[in-house]
Amino acid sequence: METYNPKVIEAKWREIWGKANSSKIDRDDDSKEKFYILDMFPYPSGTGLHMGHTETYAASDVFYRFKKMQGYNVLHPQGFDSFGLPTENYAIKTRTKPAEITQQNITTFINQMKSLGFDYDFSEKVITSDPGYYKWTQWIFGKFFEQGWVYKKTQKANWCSSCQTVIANEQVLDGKCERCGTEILQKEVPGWFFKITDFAEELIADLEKVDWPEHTKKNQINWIGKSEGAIVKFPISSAAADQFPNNKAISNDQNYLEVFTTRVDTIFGCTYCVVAPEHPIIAQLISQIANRDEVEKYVEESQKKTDLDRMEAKEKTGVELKGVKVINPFNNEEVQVYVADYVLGGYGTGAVMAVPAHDERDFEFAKKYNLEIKKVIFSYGGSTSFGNNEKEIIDEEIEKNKEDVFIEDGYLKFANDFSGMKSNEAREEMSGWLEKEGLGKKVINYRLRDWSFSRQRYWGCPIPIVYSPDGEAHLIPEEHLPWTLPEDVDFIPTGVAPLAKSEELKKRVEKIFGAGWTAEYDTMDTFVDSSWYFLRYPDSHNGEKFCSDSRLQKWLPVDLYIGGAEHTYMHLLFARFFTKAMHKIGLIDFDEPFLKLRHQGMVLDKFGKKMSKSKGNVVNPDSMVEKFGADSVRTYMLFASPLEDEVIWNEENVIGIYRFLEKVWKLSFKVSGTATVNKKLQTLLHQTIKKITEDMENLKYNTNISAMMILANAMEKENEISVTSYELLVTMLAPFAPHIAEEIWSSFAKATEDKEKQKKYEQSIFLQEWPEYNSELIKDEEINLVIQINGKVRDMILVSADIYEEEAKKVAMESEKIKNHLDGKEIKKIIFVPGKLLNIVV
Ligand code: ANZ
Repeated sequence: METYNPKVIEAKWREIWGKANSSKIDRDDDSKEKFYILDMFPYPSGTGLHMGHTETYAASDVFYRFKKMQGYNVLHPQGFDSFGLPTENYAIKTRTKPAEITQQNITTFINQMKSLGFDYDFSEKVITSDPGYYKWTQWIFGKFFEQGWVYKKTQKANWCSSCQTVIANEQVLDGKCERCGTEILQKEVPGWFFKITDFAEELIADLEKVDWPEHTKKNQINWIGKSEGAIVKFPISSAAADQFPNNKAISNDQNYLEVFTTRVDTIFGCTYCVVAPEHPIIAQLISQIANRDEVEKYVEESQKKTDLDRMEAKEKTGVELKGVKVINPFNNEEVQVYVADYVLGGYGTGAVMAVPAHDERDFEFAKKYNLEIKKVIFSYGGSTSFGNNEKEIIDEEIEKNKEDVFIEDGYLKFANDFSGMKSNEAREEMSGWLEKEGLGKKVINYRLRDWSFSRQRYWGCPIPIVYSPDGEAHLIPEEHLPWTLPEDVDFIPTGVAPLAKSEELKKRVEKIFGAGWTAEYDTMDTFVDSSWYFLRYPDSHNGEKFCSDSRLQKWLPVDLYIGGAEHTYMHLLFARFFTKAMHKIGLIDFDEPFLKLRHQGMVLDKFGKKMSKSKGNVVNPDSMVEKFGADSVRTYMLFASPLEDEVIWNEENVIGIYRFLEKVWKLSFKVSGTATVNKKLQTLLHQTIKKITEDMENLKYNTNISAMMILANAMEKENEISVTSYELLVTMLAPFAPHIAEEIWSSFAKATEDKEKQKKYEQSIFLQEWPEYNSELIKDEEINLVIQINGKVRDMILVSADIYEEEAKKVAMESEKIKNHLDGKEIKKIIFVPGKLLNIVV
C-alpha cells in the first residue's frame, strides 16, 4: 500500500458508502434485535456544524457502527430542528424567506456530516418545519387540547422586547433573553400553556425507571421542585375584618389569608405574615390600608422586576399593610401583614407566614424591620423534658437565635399541646388538626410551572386554533391539517404578530369557518417540535399517522440518547411530558422516551476556554477535516477525554492521533500470510478485544483508543504480524476511524488468492462481525509470582501464568532469597493462590 492519505481514501469511501446506501436499514426486519440510538438533532443555523456537534455525533456514530457489527438492526437517524428565531432573525436581516434559508443550511449540515463520516440515512430525515412533520405536531396538540392539557390564559410573562416575543422561564438567563441577551420585561400577555404540572409527580417518580446520569436526574427533580407542606388559613382580623360580614363583595374564603408552608411545626414562632405584591388581598382591603399610597407605590415598583430578580435580591424590602392584621389559628395571636416582593405571586398561595427564628429570608427581613424573632424549635429536649438545666439550655439557644437562624428540625417548645413533639411528628399532627378544624390542609406544591409555549413570531409551527366571532377558541379539525404557515407574511417585527398580517390566512379561515372567524396568530415554541421527533424517525414518511403502531412497537423507546446536559430543564423534561401525556391517552404504550441517556462534555479551545464567536476562538470542523482527515478528528475528540468531560481541542495533540492512524496503516507492511502466532501478542490481542467490547457498552471511548494504541505498539515491535491479528485490530478501530478501516480491509482482497476470503474482504468492514475474545487466550502468559514467608514478600519469580502448586513450590524453594530467609526452618503450611502468590508459613 501507499502512504496514508486521508483525503483520498475518505473521499473514496464517502462515495462508495453513498452509492451502497450503507445506512439504509429494513425497518421491519424482525430477524435481528433492534437498537435505537438517537442524537439530539441540530438547529440548522447559518454558521454550520460546530465542534460540539462533531463530538456528540462522533460518539453516536461509533456506537451505531459497533452495534451494527454486533448484529443489531440499528436505527441511527438524524434530522433538523428547523423552526426558530435565529433563522427568522437572519431572514429579517437578509430579507430572504426562512424556508429558503433553512433549506440551504440543511444542505450545508448534511454535507458536513457526510464529510465527517457520520452514517445517517438522510432519506429518512425529519425536518420540523416541513408541513409533513408539523401536521403531526398540530395533531398531537389537538389530542392534548381535547384532554384539557392545553389552555389559554393571560399572564405576566417574560417579554423580550428585541425578539418581540414571550419566552419561557427556562429561556431567561440571569434576567436576559437566552437568544439575544436583551433584558427581559414582565408583560401581561395572553398565551397558550401546556399543563405539564399535571404530570409533575410522574416526572419525578419515573426517573427511577431510566438509566440517566445521576446529576441529570437530580437536577430535573430539583427543577420540578416538589414540596410537601400545608395550607393554613389565617382569619383576617381587626379593622378590616370588622367590616367583612357586611361586605358582599368579599366572599367567605376571603375572610382568610391562606399561606403555604413546608414548616407548619414552626407556626408558634410566626410573628407576621407576608403577601406578594400581586396578591389580591391588597386590592380587596385597599380601603382599609392606612398607608395606601406607600403600598401602591411599592406594588408598582415590584412589577418591573422578574421573579428571578426578586428571589436573588441582596436586600429584602417590604411595606407593612397598616390596619390589616391576621390571626394565627393555633394560638389566636394577632400578627401584622407585610407586602414584600421576596414572596412570589405564582408560587404556593402567594402568601407566607413568616417565622424569622427558623427561616432565613424571614430572619433577614425581621432584622431589617426590627420585627420579633420568636424561637419555637430547639435542638434539645424530647417529649419528656429538657432535664434539670432546661432553662439555661433554652435561654442559651434563644440568645444564639438572635444572631443566627435555626433552620433544622428539632423539638417544639412554647407550642401549647404540641410542645415536646419532634418537628416531623408535629407537622403530621398539626396538619391533621388544621383539616379537622377546617382551617387548612396538607398539600403538595411543585415549583414547576405550566409550559408557556405561545410565541408571537413567524417561523414556528402554527397553533391549530381558530376563534369564532364571539372570541371562543376552537380546535381546527384534523381534515384541515397541516394548518400551514402562510407565506405572504412580512415578518419584520412591529409588535403585531406576523401571522396577523397574512391576507391568505385571513381568507383561508373565512372560507373554511365563515365570516368573522379569525386565526390564532401565535406560533409554537420550537421545544414543542422537538418534544416528539424521536417518535417520527421510525416511520418518517407516514402520511396517515405520526408513526405506525408496528413501528412504534418495534423501535421505541429510544435505547440510547446522547446529547448535552444543558437540555435537562427543557427538552428532556418536555419530551418526557409529551411521552407521558401521549401514553395516558393510549397513543403509545411506553411512558419514558429515553431508556439510557449520556452526555458529552463541552469542546474548549487549547487554552481551556469556551469557544465563542466574540472571542474569535471558534474552531471550524471543516477546516480540521481538511487538515487532518475525518478519521483523526473523530478519533481525537473521543480520545482526548472521557465522553462526559470537557475536551480541549489542541491541534498539536490531534497530530498524535494522526500518527497513530498512520502507524496502523504502516503495520500492513508487516503483515505476512506465514507469520507464526506469537503467544504474547495473541494474549494482548484477546485482552484488548475484551476490554474494548466492555468499554464500548459504557461509551468509554478514550480508554478504548488507548488500548488500541498499546496493541498497535506491540505489533510494531514484531517483525511480522499475522493477517488475523491485523484484521482484528482494524475491525476494532473501524467504528472510530471508518474510512481508514474500510481501505485497509478492502486491500486484503488483493492480497489473497482465496476466493471465499476475497468475497469477505470485498464487503464493507461494517458488515463483518464484531470480534469475540477467547477467554482461554486472555490469561497472561507469564506472571510475577509473589513468594511470601509468613505473609511478608520475600521474592518475585517470573513463571508461566498457569503454573500449578507443585511447580510453584519447587520454583520457590530453588530461590536463593527464599532459601536464605527460611534458613532451614520447618515449613508448617503453604498457601497457594493460583496466578498470584505462594505464602510459606513457618
Ligand atoms: C414558614 C416557614 C418556616 C417556612 C420555616 C420555611 C421555614 P419550598 O420548599 O421551596 O416549597 N414560601 C411559600 N410560598 C412562597 C412564595 N410564594 N414566595 C416565597 N416564599 C414562599 O418553600 C416553601 C417555603 O417557602 C414555605 O415554608 C414558605 O416559608 C416559603 F422555618 O413557611 B415557609
